[in-house]
Amino acid sequence: MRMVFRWFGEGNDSVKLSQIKQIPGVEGLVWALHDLPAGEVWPLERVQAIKRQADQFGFHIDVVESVNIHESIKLGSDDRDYYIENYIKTIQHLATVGVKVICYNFMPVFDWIRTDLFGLLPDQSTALFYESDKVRDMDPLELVQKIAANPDYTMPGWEPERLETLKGLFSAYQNVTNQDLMHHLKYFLEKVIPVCEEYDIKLAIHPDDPPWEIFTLPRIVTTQHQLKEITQLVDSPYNGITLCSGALGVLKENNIVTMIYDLRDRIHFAHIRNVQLFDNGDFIETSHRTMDGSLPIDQIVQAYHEIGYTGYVRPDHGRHIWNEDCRPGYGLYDRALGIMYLWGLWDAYQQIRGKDEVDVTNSLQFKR
Ligand code: CS2
Ligand code: MN
Repeated sequence: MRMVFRWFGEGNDSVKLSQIKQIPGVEGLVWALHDLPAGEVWPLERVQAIKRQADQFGFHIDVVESVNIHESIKLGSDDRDYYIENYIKTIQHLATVGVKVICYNFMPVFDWIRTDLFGLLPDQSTALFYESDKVRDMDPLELVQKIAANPDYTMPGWEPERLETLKGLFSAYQNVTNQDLMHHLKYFLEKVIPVCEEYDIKLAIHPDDPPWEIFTLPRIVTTQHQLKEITQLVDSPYNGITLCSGALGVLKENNIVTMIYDLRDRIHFAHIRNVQLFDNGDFIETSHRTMDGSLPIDQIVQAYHEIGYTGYVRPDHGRHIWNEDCRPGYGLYDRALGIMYLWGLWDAYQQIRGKDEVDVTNSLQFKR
């Protein structure tokens, strides 16, 4: 596995590149131009500026998360071709700096949803928390205001531009079924995948978070069956997925280990994190350690090891620990601990299976 770390950009992240550099085994940054609204072409100069920043620390920028999809594409509106053209231009610009994977999602209106960015865990750390009753009773606008009220950081996928038009979007989606949404995804992929093949950039769709219907909006990236279906919409290795254990794992029927085996050829990016599930459908994110949550992170890493996974991996969200002042879910400390847990498991499986060719490319070993 190739370890990467999400970074929100200079002036937009509490975590410094010099700090990421000291986390063992991190070889690249997962990045995006977060200030650009969905649908805009990412300018070449800005993409190249990120490359220069990363180069200074010896990081690659192979993975982008996310190039967000304009709502017109998801809605199948008349102007979707214009936005697809823009997407293609962005792909071409990303190819110039060697990008290999683009993570994106196809969730209508919202990116991930939580009810509390600072849910309290028994050890007094806090983490992203989802309470089903609250979502059921809440007006979507209220939820958005709650998330947007986080004064220091805009949350990924919650660009103010998109949220301002929330009401209009809800009525636009009223008659869009899951099947329609799947067709719109197919339309998009049919146009974009040939370009990806030409520029050698793989697309990796991120599952819906949480993977069930919210506010009556359609949802199509929630189960193994749907992921499989998506990979067949355009049958190319460039049409792949981001297997996010935490997003998919809150749905009890989703078995992440089985998914890894079943979708192995199309997993281009792995998000690994743990969550604790409660009987009523609530969930809270926990440390990465298996026994701290409901997901078998040890078996998940083992499955990746067994399929000989050579793709990119990142710890997903982390808790807020040691009073870190950071973007909710994206502090330095707990994600770094998560990485060490993932490496610990990986190296142990490596030992057990007697692999003599241990990859030391990213070792921090002191060479004189
Ligand atoms: C989230 C998302 O779980 C996650 O990875 O933080 O914001 C994710 O980055 C997007 O849905 C991917 O498009
Ligand atoms: Mn994820």
